[in-house]
Amino acid sequence: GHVFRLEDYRPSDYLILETSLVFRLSPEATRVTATLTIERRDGVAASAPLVLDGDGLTLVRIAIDGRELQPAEFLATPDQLTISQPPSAPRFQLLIETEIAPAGNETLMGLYRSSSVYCTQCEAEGFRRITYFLDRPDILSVYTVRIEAKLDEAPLLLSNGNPAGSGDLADGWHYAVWHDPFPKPSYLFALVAGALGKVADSFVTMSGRTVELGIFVEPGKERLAGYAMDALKRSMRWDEEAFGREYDLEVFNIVAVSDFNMGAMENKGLNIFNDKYVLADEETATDADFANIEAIIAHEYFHNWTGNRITCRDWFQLCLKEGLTVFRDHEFSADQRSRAVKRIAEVRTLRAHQFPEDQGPLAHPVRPRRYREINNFYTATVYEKGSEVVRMIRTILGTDAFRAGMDLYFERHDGEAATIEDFLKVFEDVSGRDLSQFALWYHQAGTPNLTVSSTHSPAAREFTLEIEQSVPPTPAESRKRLMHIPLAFGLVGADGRPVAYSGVDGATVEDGVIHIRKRRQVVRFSGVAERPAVSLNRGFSAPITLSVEQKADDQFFLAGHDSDSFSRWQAFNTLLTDALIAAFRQILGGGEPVYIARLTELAGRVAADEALEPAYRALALALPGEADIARDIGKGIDPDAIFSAREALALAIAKANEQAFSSLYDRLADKGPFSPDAASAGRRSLRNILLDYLTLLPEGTELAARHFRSATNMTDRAAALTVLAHRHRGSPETAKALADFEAKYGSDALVMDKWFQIRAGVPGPQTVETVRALTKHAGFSMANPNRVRSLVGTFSSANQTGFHRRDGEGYRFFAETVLEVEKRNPQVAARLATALRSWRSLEPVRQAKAREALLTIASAENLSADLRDIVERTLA
Ligand code: DPP
Ligand code: ZN
Repeated sequence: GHVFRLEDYRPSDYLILETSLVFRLSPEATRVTATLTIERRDGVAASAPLVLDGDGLTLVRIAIDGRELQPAEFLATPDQLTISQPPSAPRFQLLIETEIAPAGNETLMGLYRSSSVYCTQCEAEGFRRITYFLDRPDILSVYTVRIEAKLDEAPLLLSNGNPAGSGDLADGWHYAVWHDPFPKPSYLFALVAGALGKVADSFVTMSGRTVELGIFVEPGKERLAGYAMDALKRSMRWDEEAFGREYDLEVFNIVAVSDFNMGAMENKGLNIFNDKYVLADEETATDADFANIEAIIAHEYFHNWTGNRITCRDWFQLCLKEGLTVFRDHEFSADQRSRAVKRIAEVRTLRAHQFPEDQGPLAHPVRPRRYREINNFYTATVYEKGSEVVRMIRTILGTDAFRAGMDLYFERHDGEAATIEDFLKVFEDVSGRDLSQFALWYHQAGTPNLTVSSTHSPAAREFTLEIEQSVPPTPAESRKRLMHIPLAFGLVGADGRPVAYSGVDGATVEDGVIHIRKRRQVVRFSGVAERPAVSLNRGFSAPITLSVEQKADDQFFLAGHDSDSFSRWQAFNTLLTDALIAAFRQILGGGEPVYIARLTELAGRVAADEALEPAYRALALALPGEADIARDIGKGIDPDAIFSAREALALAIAKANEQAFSSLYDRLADKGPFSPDAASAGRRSLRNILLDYLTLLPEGTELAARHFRSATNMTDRAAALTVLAHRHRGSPETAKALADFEAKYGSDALVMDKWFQIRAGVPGPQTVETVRALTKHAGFSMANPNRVRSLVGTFSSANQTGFHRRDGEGYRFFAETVLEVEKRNPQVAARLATALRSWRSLEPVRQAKAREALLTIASAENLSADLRDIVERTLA
C-alpha cells in the first residue's frame, strides 16, 4: 500500500471555505448534495486540477456555478473525483450529489445505522465515504447542514453547531437545519437521526451565557444518563477554571450509540459516544465504568479547544490533540478524585499498553513520520505517551509557565491547523528555554532506560549518583540520539525525612529534578553525612524504565516511608515484581517458588495502614499482572510459569494475613446507600481485592458465592463472579452464579459484555473452547465492536494462559476470528490483531505457533489496508 510521509506534506491548491450539505435520508439510498465554495489558494496556477477524496462513492451529478458538467470534464471513480480544468475564477461553487447506503455499512465509518439510528464517524478519513471532499484536517470550512427524513423513522435530526430552522415536508417527511459558525475540518462533521430519548440540562458559562445540554440515548434509558450529564457539567466548569476555556456554541449534544469503533468522538457540538461510556447506574455499571465515563465525557469535551478550535495540520500531528487532551482529562480526574491514586493507575495503564508497544515491532514515535493506514495510529503511544510528554513539559517549566504557554497556544493558534513545532514553540517563548533536545520525545520511538548507581563517602560527606541513559533501537530507528529526561528524585533519611545537602554539581538539579541530557551524568551531593535511600522518578516524572542498583533494605524502607506516594507504591511494586521474576525462574528450573515472609508481611502492613486511602491500598495489593511480569522478564516467556508464580505469591500473602484481611474485609462492607464517588469506590476496590486473596483459602468458594449473592451493586457482583469463574472453575457455585447473572442480565448487552469478558478471561487451556462456543451465543455478534472486544479481545489480550496455549489453538482461533471480523470491520480487526505484537518474546514453541497464525492472516486474500499494515509490521 501507499506510504504517507511527514516530509511530503504540502498545503492543498484549493480551499473549501463553505460547505453546505443536504441529506435526504433513507437506509438503502441516502442522497447527499454538497455545495462547496472553493477557492484557489494564492499563487496556485489556474490550470491546477482539483482532486477530491472519495471512498466507495457513487456520483449522481456534478455542477459548477450552476452548470452541469459533461462527462469529459471530470473523472469520477469510487475513490476520487478529478476536475482537470476548474474555472479560472479564483472562487467557484461546486455541487456534488452522491448516493450512499448507510444500512449496509458495517465498517462503522462514514454514515451508518446503529440499531435504527443514523449516525456518522468521520475521523480520520470517514467523511470521504459521504461525499467527495478535500478530506484532510487542514481544510477548515463553515458547515450548514440540512437533514431531511421521514418523521416517524427519525423524529430527531442533529448535526454540528447551532439549530437554524426545522419544519415539515410533504409525504410525512420533515427537515432540520444546523449551522456551525466555527470553521472545522471534515473529520469533525457529524449527523444523527432517529428516535432517541433526551436528557436535558443547561450550563451557564463563565461569561454568563446559557448553553443547552442534551444527552440522547435509546428511549427508556434516559435514567442511565444522569452520571454522564453530571460529569459533563463538571468538565465544562473545570476547563474554565483550570485552563480559562469557555464553551462557544449555544448547544452541546451527546448521543450514545451501541455500534461504535472507538470510545467516543469529539465532533463539534455533537459528540457521539459508544453507549458503554454514557449509560450507568449502580445496578449495571462498575466503579471502573463510572470513572471511565467521567474521563471520556471530559476528554471529548476538552477536545472542543484542543482538537477542534485548534486542530491538526495533518494526521502525523495526531498527538497534538490526543496527547494534550489525555493530559487534560488526567488532570481533571486527578482533581475530581484522588491525585495519588490516579497517577498510579495512569502509570499502570501506560506500562501495560504503551511499554509493550514501544518495545515491540509496532513501536513508533509519539509523532510518527510515516504511516500506511492512519487508523492504526490511534495508539497508546500517541495518546498515553503523548500525555506523558506534555506532563514533562509542565515538570520542566513549572506550573505557572506551563499555564502561560497554554494560554499563548490558545491565543496564537485559535482557528488554525497546527503542528507539534507550533506547540513546543509557545513553551519556548514563554520560558526562554530551549526545548530542541526535549523535542526528541516526539520524534524518537522507544522507552529510554536509565541505569543508576550510587556511592556514599562518609569521610567526604558526599553522596554520588551515577546515571547513564540509553534508548533501545526500534523499527527503522537503529541509532538513537540522547534525550532530555527530567528525573524527579528525593534523598530519604533513616527517619523518612528528606536529607538536606549543602551543594550539588555535575548536573542541573532544579526543584527536585535532575535534568539528564548526556549519556553519562554524575551528580554529587555534598554535606551528606549518612547514606540516604534514593527515591527516583518520583511521580513518574518521565516515561522510562530504571535499572537501579538498590539494596532490598532500601526498597523495603521506601515502600514503607517514601513521602512521594507514587514512589512509595512503586517501591512495593518493584519488590513484588522482583520476587515474581525470581519465582518464575525457580519454576522454569523445576523448583517451587519461595517468597520471603518480609514481603508477605509488608503486604499486610500496607492493607492495614489507615493513613493510606483505601483505593491506594487496593492498588498496592493488586499484584503485577501476568502481562506486566512477562514484559519485565522480556524474553523466553512461558505464560504458564508466570501464572503459577503469581498464584503462589497471592496464596502466600493470603495465608500470611488471613485474620487481618478477613476482619478488614468485614469492616469495609458498604453501609448506607450506593454512591459512585471516589472514596466509596476506593473502599469497594480494597474490599474486593481482599476477597480475591481470601477466596484462595479454604472455603473461598463459599465466601465468593456469598459475596455474589449479597452484592447490591455491579462492582461487587462482577468482582465476585470474576473470582468464582477464574479461581473456582467447575464448582457448582460458579455454574450457578454464571447462570443467574445471565438470566438476570441476558437482555442488557452492556452488562452481558462483562459476562463475556469474565468467561473469556478464565485462565487455562480449556478457555479457547469456551470462547469459540460463546461466539455462537445469542447475545454475541461479530458485527458489534463491544461484543467482539469483550469476548475475543479479552481472550487474546488479557488471558495469558488461555490465549498462549502451548499447542497454538488459541492463536488458530484468533487468526480465524480476526479474518472473520475483518470482512465487516477492518478497523476493529486490525486493533484485535495487535494482541500478538509481543510474539517474539515468547519461548520458542509458542513463538513458532504465533508466527504461523500471523502468516495465516497475512496470506489471506483481499486483506484490508488496516489489517495488512498491522500483520506486516508485526512480522517484519
Ligand atoms: N474520538 C477519539 C478520541 O477522542 C478520536 N479523536 O480520542
Ligand atoms: Zn481524543
